[in-house]
Amino acid sequence: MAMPRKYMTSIAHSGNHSPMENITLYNYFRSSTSYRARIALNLKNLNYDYKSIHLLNNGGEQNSEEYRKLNPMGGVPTLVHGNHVIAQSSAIIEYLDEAFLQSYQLLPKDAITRAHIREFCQIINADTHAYGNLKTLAYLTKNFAAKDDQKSAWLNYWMHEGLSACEKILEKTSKKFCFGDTPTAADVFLVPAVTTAIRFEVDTKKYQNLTRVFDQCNQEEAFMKAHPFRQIDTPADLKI
Ligand SMILES: N[C@@H](CCC(=O)N[C@@H](CS)C(=O)NCC(=O)O)C(=O)O
Repeated sequence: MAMPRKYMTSIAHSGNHSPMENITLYNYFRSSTSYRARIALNLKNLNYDYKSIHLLNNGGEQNSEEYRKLNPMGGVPTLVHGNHVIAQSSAIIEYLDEAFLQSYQLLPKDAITRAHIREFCQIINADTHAYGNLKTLAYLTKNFAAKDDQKSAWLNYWMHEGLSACEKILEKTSKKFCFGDTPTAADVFLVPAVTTAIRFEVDTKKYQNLTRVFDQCNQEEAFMKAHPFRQIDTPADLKI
């Protein structure tokens, strides 16, 4: 994978790991949390083995006893680096940034900008994604007999809550990307969230800064390669 050289920082080669280290990503083409991890790996120019966990087949491979040993919450992605197993996309992305200091940095050094980028990421991770997760929607169906249009209204509501908050932040912080002229972890979280919103026919066009940054990111190789429709487990009829 090509290093996004135009964004290379001057950070010292002080990490303990080289980009050739043994990394496996358990993930699923369509999962937005997996998509985050793939973008981060690409931006950092790290090679990895792609292990597909199909979220629908056989009651969901994420629910198997074997997979839950790796990921107790039964979600994707899970990163395996050598002997280390890390679940939760936020933890994975921050781990990669800290373990591979020599490659492109997703969080800047400045403490306050880091905090604001993490704030942005958590709006998407904690306050938006969790409400639309497969298991959340399945629970609404199973326990409250929610119909498709009700689940769609639910999803729309929480996505707009999150995306409108993101837009307010981007009004102040965005340039080419969410926080300035180079991609950060904020862009890594934003693109999968907007991709999912579009898939569920949420009107994202009204968020002008968000749409502009989304379009910009999608022209970047690291983001393009991570797209759900370009993965090894993408069904043939969706592949681009
Ligand atoms: N907060 C977790 C969420 C992981 C997660 O639940 N991912 C979804 C896919 S986007 C999943 O695996 N869902 C499986 C299910 O709901 O059964 C993370 O960021 O890694």
